[in-house]
Amino acid sequence: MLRKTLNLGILAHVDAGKTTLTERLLYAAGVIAEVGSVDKGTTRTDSLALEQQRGITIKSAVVSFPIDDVTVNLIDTPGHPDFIAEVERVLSVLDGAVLVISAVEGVQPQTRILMRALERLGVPTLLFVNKIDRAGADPERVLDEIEQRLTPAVVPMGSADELGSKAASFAPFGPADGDLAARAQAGELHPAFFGSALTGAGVEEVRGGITALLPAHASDGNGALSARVFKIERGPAGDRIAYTRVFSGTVTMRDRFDAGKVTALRVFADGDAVQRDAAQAGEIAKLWGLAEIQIGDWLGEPRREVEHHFAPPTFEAVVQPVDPADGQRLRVALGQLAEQDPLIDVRQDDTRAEISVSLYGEVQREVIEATLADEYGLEVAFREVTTICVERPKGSGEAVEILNTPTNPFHADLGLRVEPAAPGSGVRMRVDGGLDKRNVPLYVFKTFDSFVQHMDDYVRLALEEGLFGWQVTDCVVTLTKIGYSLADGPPSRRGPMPTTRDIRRLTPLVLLQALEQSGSVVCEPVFRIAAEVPTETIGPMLAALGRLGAGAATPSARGELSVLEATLPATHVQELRRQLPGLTGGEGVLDSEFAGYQPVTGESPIRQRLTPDPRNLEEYLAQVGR
Ligand SMILES: Nc1nc2c(ncn2[C@@H]2O[C@H](COP(=O)(O)OP(=O)(O)OP(=O)(O)O)[C@@H](O)[C@H]2O)c(=O)[nH]1
Ligand SMILES: [Mg+2]
Repeated sequence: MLRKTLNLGILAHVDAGKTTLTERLLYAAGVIAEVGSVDKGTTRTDSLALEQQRGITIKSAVVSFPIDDVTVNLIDTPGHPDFIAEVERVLSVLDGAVLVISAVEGVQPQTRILMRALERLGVPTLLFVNKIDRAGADPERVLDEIEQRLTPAVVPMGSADELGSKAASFAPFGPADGDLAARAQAGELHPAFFGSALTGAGVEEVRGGITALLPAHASDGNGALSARVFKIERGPAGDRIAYTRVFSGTVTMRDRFDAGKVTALRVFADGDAVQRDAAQAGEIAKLWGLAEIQIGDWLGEPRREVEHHFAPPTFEAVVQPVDPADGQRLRVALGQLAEQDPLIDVRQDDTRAEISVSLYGEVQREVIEATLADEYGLEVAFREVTTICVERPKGSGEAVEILNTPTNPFHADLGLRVEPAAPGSGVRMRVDGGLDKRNVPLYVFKTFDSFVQHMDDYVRLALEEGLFGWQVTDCVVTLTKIGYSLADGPPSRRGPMPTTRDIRRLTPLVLLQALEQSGSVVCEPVFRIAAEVPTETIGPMLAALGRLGAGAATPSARGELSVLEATLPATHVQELRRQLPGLTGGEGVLDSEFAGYQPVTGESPIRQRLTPDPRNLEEYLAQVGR
């Protein structure tokens, strides 16, 4: 029998039951003899001590089990929004997904965010409406919510009975027809199952759905290698273990890459990661020996794709060791944590001798603090939690630097124009139609495309720190001029010729001048919030929202409970969370979701630059060299 592989993600809002469902699937496959429990800290995928103490998933984890002729590599992901980066890295390696939704809580904010990302990427997705055994379970209502708020392309696969009791059960309508299966495998339809991961109801049917309704592939080692690293773990000896999904070709023992040489290799197969000589397209491998590897790296041919599906971290905090002598150890430890989680952007401010890290929220901060204590024996304090802003150009600005003039010590001409683009569109670089391609120094860049690729990198680097020190985004940068002096020797009378270094250093110089022309506006992150509160507390709630600078709040009454929706600067969401119990007699529930950036009111906050400031030419030259 030809075996096939399916790389399956389990995704959901926090606490919906992903890890419990994973445990059930492992049990049903015979991989584990007993069903572990999240509440007792005995599941396979919540294996970290912190996960077991807190009863939540923090890191994505891979397990493997067979269903008939398919090897399922299941990736259990965290649902808490503070750990969304873990989900992001996994998305690009999935062949299919199961999105879990609680039959009691229904469609929650994170459910919508995840479904949108899965749809955008075209990942075929099954829905599992979980917890039908719990009091208040209402699969019909949840199905309506799914249709209204998640996707109209949902197809219920059966019905649930004896809701809210241990005996709750799922009765399938019948075998899925061929057309439905093909459309589900193509991601056009989303079959929905109901059940309970706790009692096992509906789990057999989901197992059937995973093989019949999601696209498993026979592995095939032919073709050029293309593989992606989506998770990095440190082994007991401090060695790096790279979790790698192979998309085409084969990774073999002793293969050499820029990041190192493969010294050990395991492939996920039917219950465990087993030692092998090679991993083929379709499979997930653990690779040892790649000392320089980073999350997101490609082995072999990279595939260009959309990189960011979710909101970036919106806070940063200065981290200080309680014992000042621990500064160096803290730097090393944070560097290692950032390796495993590249969005823990560690900023090192040498002038103030401070380290800060970017954060999604309070829970992630606690987890970093606990990890530093448990794994590194480091006691730290976080202070000065601030929001991470961005800058957007106000209008259009343009600057040109010409060779052999007092303001340009580098050996090239460069012209750049910066213009605002739609919010959320990021940075795009283009080349002006009138640019004379003959002036591109091809002797350094080889091809025109390679030159443009380099310019794109230089521009992005330069935009990391704008006029106020924040990352510049939502803009189009146009290359309007490039030039150099042709050596007419030897000996040359006009030289010297530019190197990549000249152009790399010239880019921030020109770009910041262009930005000074356009001006830039500092924008802070805002969240869309929905607060469900007792109707009689609407008055004080509206007053509090007003004080916190919320955009117009719209209350909608649903009997005794009302829902207030508003947008609120990120800085004030935590504050509202703190005030909520007092304002609502402990009855209020708050959901929040990143909703982009808006101009700050009042004075623009300034962030300390980490890279040399090209606006002061002398200092800039002293720091970067000529
Ligand atoms: N009654 C009932 N409880 C469930 C069911 N599934 C999970 N739970 C409970 O819900 C809680 C959360 O379950 P988990 O499996 O950890 O949920 P999760 O989605 O993995 O949570 P995160 O990974 O932290 O996002 C635990 O207390 C489980 O015992 C179910 O079907 N019925
Ligand atoms: Mg979990």
